[in-house]
Amino acid sequence: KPRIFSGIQPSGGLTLGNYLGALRRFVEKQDEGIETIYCLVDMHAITVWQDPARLRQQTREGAAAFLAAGIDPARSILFNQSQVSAHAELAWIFNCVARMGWMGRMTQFKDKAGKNSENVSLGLFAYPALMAADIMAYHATMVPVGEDQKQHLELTRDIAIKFNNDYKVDFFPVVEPLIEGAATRVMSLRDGTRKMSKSDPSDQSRINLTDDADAIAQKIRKAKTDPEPLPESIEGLRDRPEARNLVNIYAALAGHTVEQVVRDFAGAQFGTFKPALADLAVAKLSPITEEMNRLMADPGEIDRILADGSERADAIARPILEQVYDITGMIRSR
Ligand code: AQP
Repeated sequence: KPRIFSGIQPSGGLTLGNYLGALRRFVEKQDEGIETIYCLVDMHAITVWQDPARLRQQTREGAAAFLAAGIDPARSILFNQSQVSAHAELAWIFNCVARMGWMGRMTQFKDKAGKNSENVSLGLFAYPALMAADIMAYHATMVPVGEDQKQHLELTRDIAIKFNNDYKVDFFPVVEPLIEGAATRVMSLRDGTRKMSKSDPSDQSRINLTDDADAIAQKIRKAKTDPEPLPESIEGLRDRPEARNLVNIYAALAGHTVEQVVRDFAGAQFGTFKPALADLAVAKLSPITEEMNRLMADPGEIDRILADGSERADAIARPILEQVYDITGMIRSR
């Protein structure tokens, strides 16, 4: 029986990129009736220093975003990673299976470490092993993610295969990335070649799920574009990353194909297209923002939902982890 696992880092407020690339599809999978496990990966977040009070706030806000977007805690398991210790325990074992060379090839590590790789945390380097543990602790086989996570999922697969080979078992399943839809990579509003990211220093580069209608409209109005009108056909977007990004966002929000959006706005100036996009974004996002605000008024209730989700997650992961300890030769006599 397929089981889905995916997570989002509470390393900042969630963005339109997280919503279109991940959250919205998490809800679709839940509604398809598949067993779904979703996690606020707080231990991933601290691979880059987080202020403790803000981390707590962002974790609750992330949970509120899941709920507001349509995750039903009765049908999905929703929890935060640090409450289920199987993640950290399995990650250690995977640290011993994964190879330094594999980790060193991860483009996200290279991007985040930049030229200063001597000075970033060891956790940032080992991040993909924890991610592999997140997924394999549940024997999950399907992982809905944005395009940027594809390389990490390939590494998850490599770690699982190497574990199976090293211990001569057929224990961990082969995982499939689910990367589908019009907005698997939402780009920055300031630079169409960089992904929209919650940790970008410029707030103008992203739409936050907590932005109000005015902020959304203002950010889209100011979004970087080129001086040309929108093209008559999709090929005309090829070398225009900013234009392509806005069209992609429109398509994803409207539930239309990119072709359809290009047809509808063929030859339109950005002065026409941007207000239409802003109206659409506000119409789709403001109900979520309002619901998030309502939920955030009762943090105790959010904590209760996370506690319940953590217990249910632990009930699945713990027996799998115990088998891993057995396979690897650890004495478990207490
Ligand atoms: N711009 C994006 N377009 C489409 N999908 C995206 N995702 C993130 N950004 C985009 C997807 O959201 C999920 C959760 O991502 P994450 O929070 O674990 O970390 P990230 O990918 O590193 O996202 P950020 O926003 O860039 O966080 P920071 O700034 O902390 O690194 C994933 O499925 C991801 O694909």
